[in-house]
Amino acid sequence: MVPSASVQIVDLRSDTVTKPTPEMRRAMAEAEVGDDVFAEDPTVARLEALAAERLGKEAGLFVTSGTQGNQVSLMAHTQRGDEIILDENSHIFNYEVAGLAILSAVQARTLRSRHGILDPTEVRDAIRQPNIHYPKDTLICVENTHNRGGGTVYPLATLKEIRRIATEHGLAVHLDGARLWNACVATGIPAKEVAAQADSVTFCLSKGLGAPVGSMVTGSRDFIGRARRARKMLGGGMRQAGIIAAAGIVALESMVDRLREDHENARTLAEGLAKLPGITIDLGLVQTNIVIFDVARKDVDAPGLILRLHEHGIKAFNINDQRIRMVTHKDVDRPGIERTLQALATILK
Ligand code: TLP
Repeated sequence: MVPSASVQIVDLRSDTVTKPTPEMRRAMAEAEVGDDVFAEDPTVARLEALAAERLGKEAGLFVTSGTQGNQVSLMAHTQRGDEIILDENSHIFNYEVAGLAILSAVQARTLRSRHGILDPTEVRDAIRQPNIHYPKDTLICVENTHNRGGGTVYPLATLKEIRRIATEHGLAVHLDGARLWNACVATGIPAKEVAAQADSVTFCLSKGLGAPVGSMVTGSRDFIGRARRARKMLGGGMRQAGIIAAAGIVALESMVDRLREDHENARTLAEGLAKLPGITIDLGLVQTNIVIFDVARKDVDAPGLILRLHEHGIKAFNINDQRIRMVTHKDVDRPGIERTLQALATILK
């Protein structure tokens, strides 16, 4: 059974599904533009300066996606044959089509993490001494909030310790901050303080912040110069990109604080889920807008539950046969959350 056209879909698959706001559409229609490959688009320049300023970095770069942001960062930080240290559940290692191996030709040294948070001691132990047999370790990657970890937030003290170890051993740190603003809103820690623990920081405009397209890379002027060349190589040199950058400016200026609502909705959803028979959820891991839970029932597994939810007009996706992820965002309101819980209660009664 497919939901009838009159039923409004509650789409919890990802915060990437958010649609631009009327204010964004207006800004896009009115954006001043130029050819950004010639550095002539004033709106892109404004967005890049704004992102850099918000994170306390020298420069910013507007890229097509979070994936492109991570990949150009890796290309700008490393040399062919280097080794990078990152957690085995990171987005860069799992969901970027082996870009690190193909585009940067680096080797990944993956570490286990606790729900996405690396142990600084294990990071230190993984750094290799100079030896003719070994690859050179040049970069540590961290992810905040952590997607597969369930939207978990890096404790600032852990980031500071990783930063300290990296500096001591001459490695750079890259922060995949696709959902950095969720982390900052959840903890109240200023973005600049988090960003100071990394040499480069990416964040997405097109997730919880609601812009239609785009992500930002920030770092030193030198680093951004190299990332810009890498972006060009990947075909990411966009022309009158001010049209989409304009929405990014609105996103950064007006959509950060409201992420709090998404976190509250995620908490309500998680607490409701915890009461349902056959659902296992660690409420301590629900720190931002991602809710991950397990289904342990004889009558329905995770893929089955996804199909049943779809009949009620609710979309989510399963990570494997037991595990489901739901992501809250601006286009799902409190009644949408209530409807999701009611549908689950009906299916699992
Ligand atoms: N994550 C997407 C999917 O790719 C899984 C999602 O729905 O969560 N870093 C992190 C931590 C991410 O979660 C994502 C997107 C990216 C990078 C890549 O961003 P995009 O999708 O813009 O390339």
